[in-house]
Amino acid sequence: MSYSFGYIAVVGKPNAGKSTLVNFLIKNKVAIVSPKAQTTRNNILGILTTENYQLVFIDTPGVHKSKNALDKFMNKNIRSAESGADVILYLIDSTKKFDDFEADYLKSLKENCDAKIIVVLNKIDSIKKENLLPLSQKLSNLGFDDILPLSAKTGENTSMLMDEILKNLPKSDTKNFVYDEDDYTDKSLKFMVSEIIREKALNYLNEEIPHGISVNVTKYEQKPTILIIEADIVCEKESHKSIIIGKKGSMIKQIGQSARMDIEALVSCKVMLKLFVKVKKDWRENINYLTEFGYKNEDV
Ligand SMILES: Nc1nc2c(ncn2[C@@H]2O[C@H](COP(=O)(O)OP(=O)(O)OP(=O)(O)O)[C@@H](O)[C@H]2O)c(=O)[nH]1
Ligand SMILES: [Mg+2]
Repeated sequence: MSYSFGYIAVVGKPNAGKSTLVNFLIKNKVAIVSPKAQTTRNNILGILTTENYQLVFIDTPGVHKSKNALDKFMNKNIRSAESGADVILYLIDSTKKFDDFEADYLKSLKENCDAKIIVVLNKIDSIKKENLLPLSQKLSNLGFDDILPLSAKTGENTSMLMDEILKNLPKSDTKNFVYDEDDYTDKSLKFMVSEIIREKALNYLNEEIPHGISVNVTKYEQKPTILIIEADIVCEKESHKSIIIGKKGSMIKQIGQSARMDIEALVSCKVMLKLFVKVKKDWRENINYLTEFGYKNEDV
């Protein structure tokens, strides 16, 4: 019997479908998903273990230009994932225009990383297949020969991707797995709870506000029959606070109810969830707040 182990960094622009793909491949939801850009902020491991292999996918924040300290933290996470990976999956949203920013990013990735790069053209369920040709041509002109169209949503072609990943990992005669066979992520339940709340906020709130929120769990107390959770939704402005609360508390109630249902499914136990909205002006620029909210550079 031979065994494979490897780190697979999943990189690409915001909204390309990286988290959707990782969740699909490992058959567990480790990363939140939303139609808004810059949903993922931390590197999140999604681990898939079988008899013969252990694949550790590293979901990363979307590649974007840094405008504040939080962006810098996110971009540093991406570089760290790329440098520690055996294989890099670079995801492109094939429904969007392929621009110079992306071409330049790919060129520098090729120059600076030793890992095998597989370019994944995602969301093929939403395009005419013939539109893939010009995109594939551009990528092959840039020197990429491993290009795989797929849909992270429907799963089309994902088994081909798995084969391609495994082909590029070294084989060993001994079981060289690093993580416990039951582990599917490196993140704590508390982290996942805060992310679920943020996912609901991202999905219910309009464009401008989601980028400026952070969710901090302040109480996490397991009683015999119920898990008691309190969390702050931190935003940047008073005007955002009233939108998050909504008319007579309707928005915060909707976020809370929907988050509670997902958290109950995650922890298999009844949950009491209390949410508070707080304003911390320009927290994304403030290193002390970033550290307090868990966006620490030591993690990277
Ligand atoms: N139609 C279609 N939509 C997809 C596919 N994969 C992802 N999406 C959608 O694209 C949006 C973004 O997905 P995410 O998985 O959050 O994207 P991401 O790359 O992790 O985004 P960031 O965390 O912001 O970098 C969501 O609305 C997904 O449902 C796909 O294969 N087909
Ligand atoms: Mg993501």
